[in-house]
Amino acid sequence: MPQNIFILTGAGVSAESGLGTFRDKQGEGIWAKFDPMKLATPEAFARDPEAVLAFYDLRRRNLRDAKPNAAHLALARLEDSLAKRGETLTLVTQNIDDLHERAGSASVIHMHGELLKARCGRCEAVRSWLDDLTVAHICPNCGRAGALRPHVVWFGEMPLAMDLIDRALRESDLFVAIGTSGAVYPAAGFVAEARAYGLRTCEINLEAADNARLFDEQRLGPASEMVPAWVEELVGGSTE
Ligand code: BJW
Repeated sequence: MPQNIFILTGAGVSAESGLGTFRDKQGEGIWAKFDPMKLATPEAFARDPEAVLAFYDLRRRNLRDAKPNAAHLALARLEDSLAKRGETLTLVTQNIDDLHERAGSASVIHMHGELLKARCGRCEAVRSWLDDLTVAHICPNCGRAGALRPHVVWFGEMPLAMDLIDRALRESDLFVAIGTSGAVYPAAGFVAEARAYGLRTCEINLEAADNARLFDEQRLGPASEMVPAWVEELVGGSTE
């Protein structure tokens, strides 16, 4: 039984909660319908802020109706069980939804930001934001209009908490990637770093990721079935 587990989740963990993934082999992901270069870059926001804000308004509204699924719940259970034994779970998600938190995970690192927060491009203040966001909104911190944006990490921007993530990776024994295609860096490179630090690596995914060859173990199937089964194997026999 590993003592410190590092988990990286991606869009696949929230797919069965009704939130779309970005890329899939059937060509039905978000980026098949919307051009990421027109919606998920700082240049796109500078060029056409209304279009970018409307894209995130739609996703924020979809998130309101979504509920955590069995995979989110199992990861919260795992965190709780490890904590009772004095062991740790580092849960890093690329997802901007809050389904891990709503499932009960106490500590979640959102490396690509959070949809339910807005950030001011001028003063950098970040605050909770549950409603639609428009260019007319005024930053409650600095009072300027037109600079509020979703608190998310677009292509070409530095993902969040990278120092914390690297430290946690070094201190872990097992790296598990769940529902991520291994197509977007730096997250796609974590498995190689984990191997270099001597961690065992495991992929849980519906279909093999682009970087699947770097995993010691692979469990293919829907996250809502595979994750609870894996967690049960790890902690099911314990008194919790
Ligand atoms: C299921 C399932 C079910 C489905 N059960 N599974 C080389 C090195 C470094 C950087 C680069 C590089 N080459 C290019 C770059 C730059 C770029 C990049 O990676 N581009 C690639 C396209 C090549 N990266 C960046 O720009 C990043 N910043 C950066 O690199 O800064 C410099 C830096 C360098 C080095 C160190 C540190 C910093 C920023 C990336 C920002 C990504 N932003 C987005 C949008 C966020 C906001 C939003 O949500 O709108 O993040 S893009 C999108 O992709 C989103 C996701 O978090 C991200 C990853 O997607 P994910 O989660 O893997 O989802 P999918 O859809 O790709 O895959 C779904 C998976 O689920 C599949 O595998 C399915 O099988 C599976 N699945 N149903 C289980 N039921």
